[in-house]
Amino acid sequence: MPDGDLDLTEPVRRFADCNSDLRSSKYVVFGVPYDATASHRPGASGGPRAIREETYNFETFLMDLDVELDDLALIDIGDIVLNNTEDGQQKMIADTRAVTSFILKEGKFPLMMGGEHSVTEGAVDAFMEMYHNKGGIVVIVDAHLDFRNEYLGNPHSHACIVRRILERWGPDSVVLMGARSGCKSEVLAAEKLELNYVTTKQVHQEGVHTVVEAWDGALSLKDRPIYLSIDIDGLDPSYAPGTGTPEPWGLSSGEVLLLLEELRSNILAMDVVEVSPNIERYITPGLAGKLMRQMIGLKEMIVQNPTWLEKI
Ligand SMILES: [Mn+2]
Repeated sequence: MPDGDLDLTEPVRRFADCNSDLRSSKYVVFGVPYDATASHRPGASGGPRAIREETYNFETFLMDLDVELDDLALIDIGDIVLNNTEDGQQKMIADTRAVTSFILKEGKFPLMMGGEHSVTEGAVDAFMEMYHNKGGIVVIVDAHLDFRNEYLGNPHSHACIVRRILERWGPDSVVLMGARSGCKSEVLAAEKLELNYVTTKQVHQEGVHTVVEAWDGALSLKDRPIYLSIDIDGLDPSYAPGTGTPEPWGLSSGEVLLLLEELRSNILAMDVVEVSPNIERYITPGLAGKLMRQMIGLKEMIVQNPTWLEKI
């Protein structure tokens, strides 16, 4: 792992089927149990542990993809050690960046479990450091625009993550699916700064495939390396009740699966954030874990036919 005072803790139970060593593993799971900027109900710091726990519900064989996870080299390196206060946030972001950067530079695929959405900032910085000049783009699933300039005095709050990414990397570097909540100033700022977002209603009316095709037409999405960030509240609370700021009329788990399938060749890093087991500890963490397992399976079912991205 990277040098310095960076520390990872051994999980109580590893993400299921992560039985390999770092050198041979192509997929690297880790957790960032941070939720100090949570506004409504905290609890996402328990996400990594709950997600790991629920992965033991699932078969190692992904029947629909004909992929046996047990045959793959996977590792769970544990959780980033952090100080779960606002004072601890900058170090958390720096450490998350360092770990993600290390994994990417080793040619591996990072799968990060939040934590609240502010954990994504460091991981995206690491991704863009590597892929910005190759057209790197962040695809976000989220109920909220997360486009405040600052929230409760903190510009790195979970409620600001999309704006931070757009401001740092440009309006062509981020798209958002599932939006249905934002304050008026956020909506106006998103318009002014040209945030490319699609509401849940648009997804329901047009379908995921059409939305992705439109993004591909406007932004050449399918020719670009993608960082996928899934805020679990992008899904409808009936699919993902265990989250701090649930918002009705969300995406279905099937729609998010379609998004993974559409973009599987291009996705080179992924996170799932805002899973809060204090609120619901079985269905939601299970869904988060399954999305990660499905992502690995979707990557593996195409290695026989690599696109240009796999050759980078
Ligand atoms: Mn969010």
